[in-house]
Amino acid sequence: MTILVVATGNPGKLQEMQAYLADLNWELILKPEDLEIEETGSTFAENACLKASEVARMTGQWAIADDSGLEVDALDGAPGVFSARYGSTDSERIERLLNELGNELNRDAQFVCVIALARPNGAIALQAEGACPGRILHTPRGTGGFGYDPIFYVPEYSQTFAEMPAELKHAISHRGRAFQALLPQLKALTLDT
Ligand code: ITT
Repeated sequence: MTILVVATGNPGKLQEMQAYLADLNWELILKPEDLEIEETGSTFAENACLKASEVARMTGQWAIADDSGLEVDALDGAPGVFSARYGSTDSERIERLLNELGNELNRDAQFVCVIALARPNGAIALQAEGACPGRILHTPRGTGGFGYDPIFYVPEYSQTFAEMPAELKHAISHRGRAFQALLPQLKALTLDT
């Protein structure tokens, strides 16, 4: 089986990525913990490609990376690519976002995710994007998921990402949609480098 390095240091993402990749013919291994890639890009796509490419080159294996974040309309798309850097813990990031938004009536937002797959030489083989629209609540709800999930409310299901069963989040989330687009291409991929 060909080795695929899952290039993330975020345990919540890692769990979800492993679930999407579970039934494929790849041997999944984790990124070495000390291998940190600086996210210098200004778009999710640039950062996903950067992470996949660098980890592939440095390990000499195929690598898959996810760059994702929350875009809030009333904050002109912030925190966007800075979602992870908005605070040092999930609760700090949520608190900062709620403070910045205050009593703003327009709570529309979307989660965005770009997945990139790189060959062992660092060349990008595949890329896919997914988005999920929702609204930002005034107070967190639910205990599942990770990151901004407790304040991200999906009107069609009357639940936050943190309140819904993991399978439902997996099916409708930005990451779920990106993987739905990626998986057929991943299955069809020729494994020459
Ligand atoms: P890696 O780069 O190592 O993968 P990271 O946490 O730094 O980990 P990103 O730069 O892509 O990853 O930042 C994405 C941030 O957006 C992440 O830290 C979460 O706070 C948030 N996020 C992304 N997907 C999410 C989801 O499904 N639910 C909640 N928050 C999410």
